[in-house]
This record gives sequence, C-alpha cells and structure tokens, in this order.
Amino acid sequence: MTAAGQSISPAQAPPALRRWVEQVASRTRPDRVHWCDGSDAEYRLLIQQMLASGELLKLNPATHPGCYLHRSNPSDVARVENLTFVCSESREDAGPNNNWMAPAEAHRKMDALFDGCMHGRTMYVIPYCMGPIDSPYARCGVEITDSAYVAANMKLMTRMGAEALARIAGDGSFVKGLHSLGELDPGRRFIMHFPESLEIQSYGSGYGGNALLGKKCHALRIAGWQARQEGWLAEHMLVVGIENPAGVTHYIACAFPSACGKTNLAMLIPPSSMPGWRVWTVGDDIAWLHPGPDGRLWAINPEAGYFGVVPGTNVKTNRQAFEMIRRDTIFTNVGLTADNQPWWEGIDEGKPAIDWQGRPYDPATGPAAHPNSRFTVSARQNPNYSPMADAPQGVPISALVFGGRRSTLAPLVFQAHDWQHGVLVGAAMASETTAAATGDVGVVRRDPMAMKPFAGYNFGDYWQHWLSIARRVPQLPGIFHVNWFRRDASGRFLWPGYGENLRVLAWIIERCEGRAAADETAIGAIPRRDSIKLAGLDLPDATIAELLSVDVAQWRREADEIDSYLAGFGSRLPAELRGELESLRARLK
Ligand code: GTP
Ligand code: SPV
Ligand code: MN
Repeated sequence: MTAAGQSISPAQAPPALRRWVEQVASRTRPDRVHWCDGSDAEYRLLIQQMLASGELLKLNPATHPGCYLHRSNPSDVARVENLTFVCSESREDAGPNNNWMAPAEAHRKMDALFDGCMHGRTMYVIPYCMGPIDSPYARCGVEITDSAYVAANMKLMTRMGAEALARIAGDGSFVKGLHSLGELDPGRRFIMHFPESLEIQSYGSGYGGNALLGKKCHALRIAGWQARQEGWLAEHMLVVGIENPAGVTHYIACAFPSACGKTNLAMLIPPSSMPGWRVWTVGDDIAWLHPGPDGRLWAINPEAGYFGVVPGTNVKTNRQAFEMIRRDTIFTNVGLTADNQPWWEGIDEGKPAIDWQGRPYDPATGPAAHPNSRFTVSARQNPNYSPMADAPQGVPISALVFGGRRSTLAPLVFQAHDWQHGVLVGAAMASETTAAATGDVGVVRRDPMAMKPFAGYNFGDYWQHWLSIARRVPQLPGIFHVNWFRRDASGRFLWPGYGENLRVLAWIIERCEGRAAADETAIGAIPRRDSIKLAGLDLPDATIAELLSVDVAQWRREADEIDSYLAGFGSRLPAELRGELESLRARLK
C-alpha cells in the first residue's frame, strides 16, 4: 500500500527497515502506509489534511502567515514521567532514577495495545537523522506513527526524509520508534525504552516528548545509553556561542531542567549596555558531547528545530523568539484573540477571547494558554542561528553550566573547583518542578544534570561515566552553576534574567580565559563584585550582595539532603563522588 503524493518508495529502504515496517503494519493494520520524504510539498499536504480533519486551525494569515494551532486532548498536555519506563534486562541498570519493567513483560503489554490500533488511520514511516547529515556524531532513527501532527513536527524538529533514509542504508543500524495515539486514554498510556535493542514504543499520547520520539526518547535516553558504552555524553543542554567585542567566540553548554530557561538563554539578546557582544544559537535543548581529536570537548545539536515554551515570550523578554514565531510555526495549546491571533500569558499585547481548550476565555477557569503550551519552529528561522550549527565536527566547549530554579540557597553563579567537584555540583542539582511534566509544580526536587526524567540508565553509572570524561578529555571545560530564579521575601525575582544573563556568561567566559577575579567559598568560586559587568543594570547593592552570598548554615542542611539522596544509589554511587561530598562538608564546617 502506498499513499498518493509520496516521493520515496519502500524499495529504497534497507531490507531490515522494510521488514520491520511490514511487521508493524501487520500488527497495527493501518488503512494506508506513507513513507515520509521530508519535502516541503509533503509538509504542506500534511497541514492540508490536518486542517480538513480539524487537528489544526489556521491562525490569522495577515499577522501570522503559515501558523497553525493544535489543541491537545486536555488530558495530554505534558510529558508523563510516571508512565515512562526503561526496560533494560537488569533492573539495576535502569536504576532507582527510572521506572523499570522487564522487556518481555513490556513487549507483551505494548503488543496488546498496538494490536489493530491503526485501523482506519494512515501509518507514517519517518526516517530521521539526529545531527547534521554528514556528521560522524549524528545518529539515525525511524519513527512509525499514526499521527500527522507528529509527522509535521518531526519535519520541523529533525533532518527528516530522503537524506536520512540514505544515511540509514549506509549506517546499517537505526533506532526503531513505534508510536500510536491510541485512544489518548491516560489509563492506556506508556512510553517504553528498550536500550539493548535500540527500540522505543509509545502509546496513548500525542504530546511533545512522549510522541516526538527523536527528541527525549532517542536523543537522550537511548543515545545516553550508547554514549556510555562509546565514551561520549548525551545531555539535556543548550549550546550557545558567545562572541565578545574583540570578536572571540566561546561556546558553552548549559543544563537547566525543563522550562528553566534553555531556549531563552540560547536565543539571548545582549542588553544595550553591553555593546559589541553577540550570541549565536547552536541548540536549545539537547547536546551530544564528544572528546575531540584536539583534546577538547566538542558539541553538536542533534535537533533541527525548537519545541519551545510559549508563555512568558514577549518583545521585552525575548524579541528574537517573539519575531521567530510570527510565521511558519505550529502552536500547541495556546489561546486565541478575537481576530484569531495566538495569545498567551505574558505576551504583553492583545486580549484572549478563546482558551487553549477552545472555550470562551474565562479567567475563573484558568489561564488562556496552557502553562506548557509550546511552539514548533525550524531552527533556520532563528535570526541568530549559528553558522557552526551544521558543522559536522560541532563546536568546542569552553564551559559547562548547570542551573536550576531555586527561590533560595543557590547564588547567581559559582564555579566548581575542578571537574570532579563539578560532577558533584551537577549530581546535587535541585530545581522547582514546572508544567513541562504532569504532577505538582513548584516543588523542589533533585534533578541531577537536569537529567532526572531523561537519563536512560542508573545515575550511579552515569556519574561514574561523567567522572571518566576527565581521563578522555585533556582540555576540560570549566564547570559552573547558575540560578536566575532567586526571590525576595515578597516572591519577586531578585535578578532581572533574560538578556541580563549575558553578564553572568561574560564572567564565566572570562574565568575560562583566566581573566576574571573570584572569591573562593566552601561551595565554589564566586565573582568579586568588580569582576562582573554590572554597568547599566539598576540593581541595589544589597540585592547584588544577596545574589552573590553563600549561607553556610543553609548549605550544611543542603549537604545533608544531598547525602541522603546520593545514598539511594547504594553501591553504584562512585566513591569519588562520596569523597567530594565529604570534602564539601569539611569546607562547610
Ligand atoms: P524546555 O523546553 O522545557 O526544556 O524548557 P527551557 O529550559 O528551554 O525553558 P525556556 O527558555 O522555554 O523558559 C521557560 C520559562 O522560564 C519561560 O516562561 C520563560 O519566560 C522563563 N524564563 C526563561 N529565562 C528566564 C530568566 O532568566 N528569568 C526568569 N525569571 N524567567 C525566565
Ligand atoms: C522538556 O520537557 O524538557 C521539553 C519539552 O523540552 S518535551 O519535548 O515535551 O520533552
Ligand atoms: Mn527540554
């Protein structure tokens, strides 16, 4: 069976792929099979079909050309961490940080769910490449899905179609991702990972990281497993180039938990009081980091688009992102104005008429846009897309930055003493939960390296792997920790954030160049007041002092909590990390 309009034929696929597609089709029994070629014409066709079926609504073409709204089922608006499983042969390999199910049991469960589930639907076969097509670090996969929305999003988010298929034929292996919307019933929803057989199976959700399998499922959970075996890292990190007024560009990679500012930092606009500085986006969510031939750590962005948080985006916080999503963008779960423009909390213009569920807007029934509403847009629409973003070898990394959303405790910025201490700083990260996943919002939880939801194996082994990077990379990047989210007693943010974050990044880069001054504290090196560029920023001295202070009594309690968290990993916890924690405690005495 083939569908009209497709321009690649199954005959071009390697036999292993053809066989798998046939097996899936005979289990799921779709009415049609469409092999995606990744062309613009195919994208337009998908859009037309979704407009006809009601899966998409066309937004005001005068103000938002090429923009569409998709409304999710209201029970399907975020990642579902409690329904996400790592199905390794051994439970210990998945670790206490993952839900685990035995592979045989998971396959039985999923086979039953997939049985006949695509009857009446089209099955899309989506070959995709994570990373530049010609990069030695790129990896391919194929997602089979019965969702046209997933196919259209994959076109924007990955290098999808004929070129990926050609690379798969050459590579000889690929990640097999099988996805069905099913009944969108939270009681029949599972996101399963089989790292040993490079398989992902996802049923019952059409949302983001649950359904776009190239993203978190492949590029973090499965790739992370492979990275450990092969000596590299797959991380929940943005990658950005910071160009100073002398024209020197440093690349940094930052791990912040979901909805904690990666896209915004990756697209940062320098404040007017920092003339000559420029920021270049390489990636906004995921980095694959490899020891390079020159002894440095190099990064590629496996993705080709952004699935970004909409609320809070406005001309002041991020004009660049705001302009980028005025054309050729798919919006998911935003509200609408009376003249059919997208509307969200924090847009700072217009008025909502319809909420994200399609009801007349009523503030009593909640926000107009869902707090986890998103835009999907091709990275090529970003005016500051780095010319190095498509480089096959990636970019060399000068600094790694961890960060969380902490209203207290964590200072604006500090630097780890060395790599091993930096691994502890990452492992000890904690952050207030956000709407990016189902569950409570605003509760502090441990989120090591911003990977709690995404590490596809035991965190104990993961930290050991991080420690081993020190032996593989002679010129290690510096490791830092930032916090843009400190609040005062009345709940207001102490730090203005967004573009002003460049002041902190400038200090980080100057530390890496050995130029900026710092005071050593128990937790790490903190900027001297005069070594951080504060000119043009109207912040009271007392606020700066508070942002750069270390409350030793509070940190002692934090060290106790870190201790009991790390103890949960038992014998898999690396001895070096335990030693680092003991050193931290000694410094806090
Ligand atoms: P994921 O896509 O879920 O991984 O999120 P992300 O880390 O890319 O977060 P994003 O940049 O989309 O920001 C999430 C929310 O935090 C948005 O509502 C932003 O407006 C807000 N935000 C981003 N940066 C800052 C900042 O520096 N300060 C403050 N106060 N808020 C910020
Ligand atoms: C995140 O939650 O970290 C995201 C969005 O980037 S999702 O694609 O749903 O994972
Ligand atoms: Mn993310």
